[in-house]
Amino acid sequence: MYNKPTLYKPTHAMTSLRHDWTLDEITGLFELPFNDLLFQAHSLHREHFDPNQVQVSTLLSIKTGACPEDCGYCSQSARNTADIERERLLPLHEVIEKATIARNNGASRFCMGAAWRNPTDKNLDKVIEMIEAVNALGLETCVTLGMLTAHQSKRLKSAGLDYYNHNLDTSPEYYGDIITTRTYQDRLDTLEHVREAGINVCCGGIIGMGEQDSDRISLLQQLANLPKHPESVPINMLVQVEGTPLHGVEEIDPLDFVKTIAVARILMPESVVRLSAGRTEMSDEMQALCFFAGANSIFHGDKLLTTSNPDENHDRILFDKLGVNQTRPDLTAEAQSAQSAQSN
Ligand code: SAM
Ligand code: DTB
Ligand code: SF4
Repeated sequence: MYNKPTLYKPTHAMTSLRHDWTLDEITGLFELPFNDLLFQAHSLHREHFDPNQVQVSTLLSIKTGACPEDCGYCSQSARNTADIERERLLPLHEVIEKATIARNNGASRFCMGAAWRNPTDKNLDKVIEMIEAVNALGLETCVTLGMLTAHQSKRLKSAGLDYYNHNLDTSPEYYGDIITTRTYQDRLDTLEHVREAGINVCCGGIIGMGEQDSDRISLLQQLANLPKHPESVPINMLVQVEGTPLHGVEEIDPLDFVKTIAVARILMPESVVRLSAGRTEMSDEMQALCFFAGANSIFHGDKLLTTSNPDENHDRILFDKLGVNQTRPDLTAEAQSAQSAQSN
């Protein structure tokens, strides 16, 4: 009988990280027979991570709605007519309560999102208080606040922020069809400021917005050819929200989504790939295939920012069925065993 290894020993065998992927090479991966692609992705996944461990983050919207940007997918844009409850910046005590619940439910990272084009320096003072309080609970912190200057990024780093989420969302070619109020270059500039400040980068995109295969290929090329691979790569499946321009767009074939995860894993073998928004619409089988293809992180908790996510019990049952453990695949085996000893 096969005994599951209790501790993972990565071999980091012979793969060197590349930042010069061509569109032809990435297209070639997408054109592989499904089983060949998944085998390649899964083999690489095993070289770098324990395939039975999935990192768990919890999301909280700290400022909801009335956003001046025009992102076509987003319920929070003031230009869209989605039926959401707008909220001003949450008070600190509420954030601490939510983070404590997330920690008690096994999350290792707490991500706070704000519907801003960019934070003002006053906004940032408040968010910094939140980061410090969440860090003090022993959770990793992530925030997503829109565009940042170099100075703001340094302030967040000094506050102890672990990750900054800022997505490229789609290919440079399709981008103008989805967002007009900020440019692709604005996003790349923010990513550079975050990287230079020494904060881990969380950067990915959304699949299922009516893009062509070539746009998925081009988005993944952008991500993989950044000067450094993002430590965390969220791959979101569009959550279609009524009242947004993308509501009603043709849905993506689930197997094409799985292939996108597999190619992300191959291009960025050391990054944690998050099976991000859209899990409510995915079957357990589709999620299992995504984990096999190299996804090793999820958001857990029954709400994302404004839309729903599978309830925690459902995720627990799925993890049990798959023999998946909730951990931090970004930690060394020693740190993981110390972490699990601490929580026992
Ligand atoms: N306002 C900030 C910004 O846009 O940078 C932070 C919050 S924003 C909601 C964070 C990310 O969530 C977006 O970049 C997008 O990738 C993702 N997102 C938003 N709405 C989504 C939806 N309906 N389906 C899938 N992903 C979505
Ligand atoms: C990311 O890539 N996905 C998360 C997080 N980063 C901030 C957001 C998903 C939002 C889904 C739509 C909603 O709940 O409003
Ligand atoms: Fe605003 Fe972010 Fe939504 Fe775009 S994705 S509308 S910037 S909250």
